Amino acid sequence: MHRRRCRAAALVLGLAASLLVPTTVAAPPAAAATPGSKKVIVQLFEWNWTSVANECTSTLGPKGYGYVQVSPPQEHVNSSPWWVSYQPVSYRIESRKGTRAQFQSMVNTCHNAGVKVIVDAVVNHMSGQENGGTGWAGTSYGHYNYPGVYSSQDFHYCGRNGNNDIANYNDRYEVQNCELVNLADLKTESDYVRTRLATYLNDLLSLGVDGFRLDGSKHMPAADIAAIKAKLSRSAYLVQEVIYGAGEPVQPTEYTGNGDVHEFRYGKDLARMFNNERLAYLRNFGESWGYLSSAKAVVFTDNHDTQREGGVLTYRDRGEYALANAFMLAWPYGTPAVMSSFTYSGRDQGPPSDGSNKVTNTTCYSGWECEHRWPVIANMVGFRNATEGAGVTNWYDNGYQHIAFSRAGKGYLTVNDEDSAISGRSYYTGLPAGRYCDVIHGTFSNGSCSGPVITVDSAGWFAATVNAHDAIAIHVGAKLS
Ligand code: ARE
Ligand code: CA
Repeated sequence: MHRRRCRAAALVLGLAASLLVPTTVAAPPAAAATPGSKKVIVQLFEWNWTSVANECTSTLGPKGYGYVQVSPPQEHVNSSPWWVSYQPVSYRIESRKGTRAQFQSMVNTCHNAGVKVIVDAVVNHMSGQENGGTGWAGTSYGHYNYPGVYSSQDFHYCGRNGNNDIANYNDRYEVQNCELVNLADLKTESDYVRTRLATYLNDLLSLGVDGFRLDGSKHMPAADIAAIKAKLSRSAYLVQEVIYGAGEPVQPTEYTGNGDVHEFRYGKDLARMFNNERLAYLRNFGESWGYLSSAKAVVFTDNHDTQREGGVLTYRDRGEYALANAFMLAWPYGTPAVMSSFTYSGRDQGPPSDGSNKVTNTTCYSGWECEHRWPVIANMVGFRNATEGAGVTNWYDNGYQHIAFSRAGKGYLTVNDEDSAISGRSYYTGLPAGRYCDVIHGTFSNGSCSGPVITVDSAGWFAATVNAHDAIAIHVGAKLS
């Protein structure tokens, strides 16, 4: 049974009001993250290039995001669902999200704002259109024929299941040589294909891109990815999408030699702890749960696939989602990736677009959710940067839904996901004495705090009430005195 059933609507609304109401994003904090310490990724799912550029300047840089992950930039099949981006037709940087010139300008603008760019690279396959068609930028193509790029000998025909599609994830050959939902599967063992893929990635590197999310990595042998990586013109950050499946032969650990890997168990387990189990169990969340090693893992509450599948927390969970993100950003396991969505009512619904399927400029809180701007989430990016490298100490839990911990000498978070407020107790932080901005309820800017101030005494303690389904977070980057 769902533990949160008896939650009073007023509490949810109260939290939603205090945590989530959009506010103008403040100027850069006085204690900006030092170069290299900004590791938080934000996935601006299906944003057009002009809007990504504006967001880097107005919000991502000032709030301390280190990387923006953008949706696939290559030419794709032309239709309205969001997933057309995952059906390449050519490697021209021309898509419903913008032109090559707009892409280039976005990369430059983000760099000027101190934000690096990760491109979602679709390299396992081309389109899934039986009868071919004309791509977004006007290229004619067939299912197994992309003029000047690939022809029929560059694809796998696995000879299984009557239609060459993957049916059995327990069969390694099938997972890597058959078609993922009818998408023409590239022969990534061939030197021609590897070189062509590297040429595409090198083109993006020449535009200044910093890294790649390799879509569908599970469907390519790790050695094929290594061979493509070896053809890159310079080093680039890599994160591979290998969805952990219990008992499957292709495991995420096979890919860590190439770079980082998404840890899909994290978001599912975190949702389960918040929804049905106990936050107290999170005390050793990470490697002890059988996850990838922390240094190789990229973690998220949800991504564009899992938010459509269920079993995770999403923007629809409002205050609870903000708390889960606050925990993720405060907890040192893995590299956090914040999701930023467009709102939708059906799985296939595309991003806000004009009549020709061109993605329109982002308007936060109208058609676009902009979770990364929610004050709690944006402020906790500052917490992450200020506490980078500090271990977890002073763990406290009440056995159930109230937890607290320090990031040694740098920050402190307490989350109360009980149905009632917890008052009359003090918290040992071990932090330097002083007045700190509670960044869950206030934004620190130009030396002042727009919310409650928490006073840590000379012995490292503070006293405060933590409301139901709420939290308090303080860190040395948001200290008033
Ligand atoms: C669409 C239509 C299909 C149609 C196809 C071709 O939905 O019906 O056959 O077009 O015309 C996305 C969408 C798909 C879409 C596709 C192409 O989700 O709906 O197909 O784009 O436009 C597996 C993979 C994993 C993959 C997930 C979705 O291992 O790599 O499936 N995730 C990435 C992206 C997706 C994207 C693709 C790959 C394709 O993030 O957004 O698809 O580029 C177990 C296994 C997992 C498996 C999972 C789901 O958990 O362990 O490995 O994930 O089941 O099957
Ligand atoms: Ca493959």
